[in-house]
Amino acid sequence: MSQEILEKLTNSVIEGDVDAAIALTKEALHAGVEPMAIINQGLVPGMNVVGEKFTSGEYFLPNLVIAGSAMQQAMQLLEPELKERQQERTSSGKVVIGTVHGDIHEIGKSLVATMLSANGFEVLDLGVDVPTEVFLTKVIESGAQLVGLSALLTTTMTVQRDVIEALDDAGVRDRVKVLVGGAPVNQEWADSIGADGYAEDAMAAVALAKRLMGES
Ligand code: B12
Repeated sequence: MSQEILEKLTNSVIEGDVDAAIALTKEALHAGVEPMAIINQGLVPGMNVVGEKFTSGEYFLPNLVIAGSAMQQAMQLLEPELKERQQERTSSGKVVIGTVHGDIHEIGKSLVATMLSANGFEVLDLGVDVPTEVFLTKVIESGAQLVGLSALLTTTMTVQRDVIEALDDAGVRDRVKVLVGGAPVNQEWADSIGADGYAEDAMAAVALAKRLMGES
């Protein structure tokens, strides 16, 4: 039953059927499916198929936009549920997060922000296409212990390095731990630019943030 709803939800994202995605997300919640399962087994597989179809030339930009919108609207229903289910507030800290300059991909960054917030972190979400100077200013102003940099394009990954260099140049690099993520990012890249950590998804990002808080 739940499996069937999740499969339909995946298809609604692939087909870009926003109304169905919203209805099926509600149905899954009513059926008692955990919000994280709705995301990981319903929405994300759909976005992955959309990404593959875009790469193979079967889908075009409007398909990406509409699928992204279906996922985002479903996420808006799930975010309060995720926050409600927060279990521990033991290792909280302050996190500044955003998608780097030149990059408007929002969904993954927002998911990480929601999960951090659900786990007791105080999150300052700067949004997307965030200029490097804004990251710098907000890190200094807020006194955050962590900063999360999201990049979904191979062309904007390098901006993560720019932000780290800007923190360095301003003499505040040792005050804040830098987490990087996004589809093209991996541990090797994180190491090469001197980031403190990399996580491949929102759950791993929470574990990483907790570990880094323990170190700072
Ligand atoms: C939806 C989407 C869009 C939507 C975004 C809508 C929105 N509001 O966010 C729109 C249509 C706007 C879009 C635009 C473009 N896109 Co696009 N898009 C995607 C798509 C299909 C899904 C991305 C997504 O939301 N995934 C779901 C989320 C949950 O996953 P995620 O983002 O990876 O995030 C997870 C992890 O990466 C990690 N994470 C993410 N951020 C962070 C941060 C930290 C600190 C940590 C620790 C972890 C972490 O945790 C997240 C949660 O689990 C991907 C394909 C794909 N499969 O990735 C292409 C993709 C990223 N896009 C691509 C491209 C090329 C573009 C465009 C350039 C297209 C164009 N020709 O105009 C533009 C770029 C515009 C710009 N300047 O940014 C390419 C990138 C290729 C590359 N390697 O550079 C991809 C890979 C598609 C492809 N296969 O070609 N896109």
